[in-house]
Amino acid sequence: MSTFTSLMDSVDIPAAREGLNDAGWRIIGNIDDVAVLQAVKDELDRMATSPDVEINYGGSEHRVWMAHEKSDLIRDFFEFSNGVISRVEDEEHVAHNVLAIRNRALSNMSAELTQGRWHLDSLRRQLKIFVFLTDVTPDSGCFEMIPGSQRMGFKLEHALKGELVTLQDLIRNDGTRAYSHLREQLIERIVARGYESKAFTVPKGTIALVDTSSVHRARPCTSGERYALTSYYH
Ligand SMILES: O=C(O)CCC(=O)C(=O)O
Ligand SMILES: [Fe+2]
Repeated sequence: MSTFTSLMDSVDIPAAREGLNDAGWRIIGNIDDVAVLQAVKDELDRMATSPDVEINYGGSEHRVWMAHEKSDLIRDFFEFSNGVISRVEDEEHVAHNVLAIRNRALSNMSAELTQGRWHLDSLRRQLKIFVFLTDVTPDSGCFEMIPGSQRMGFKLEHALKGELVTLQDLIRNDGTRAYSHLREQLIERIVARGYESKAFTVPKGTIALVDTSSVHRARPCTSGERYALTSYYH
């Protein structure tokens, strides 16, 4: 079970660092073994029936946390991911969580299910590695982000305008952060200023390294399904 870890040496670390700094993301590799992708997907389906699964968006999204402790294949992804992040950061890092996530089509397109999805995970650099287990289409709930929005210059500019973050956000720590639900109009204004959103409509097996302190969301899934693993770092 070393499908992921055997890819470690092929990851271009300087390019990964550059991608993070410039755009906030980089594709760092690809799993070609479709049987392994299918096996992880099957494990996710199995784990999604467990009572401790988190279910969101009207039953369309299933989240299995600490998935690396529940599957050997996912543990291999965890180890690969730790190796990559430790090299990129030039310091030992261990993921504090691995999420196995399954998105299926929403039952309706109500605002509750489709809006309020754009957010920042943090104001400071925060890295995640995603591996997509199924082909991701524009409609199957793709990960989407605004390249460049991870930069402190971007955040300060918008913070000072009181749009992205209020001064209160910078000092309070009560879990009510405004940047956890950005208004759709703000995203429209950011795009109108010349930022383009990047949708990760990628073939199955694609591995992406992302700074999720950028403006991002999972686009509402309107048809098909999306399966992914995500490793979390502080
Ligand atoms: O599932 C996704 O595509 C993104 C979810 C998200 O916001 C995150 O992983 O930080
Ligand atoms: Fe996020």
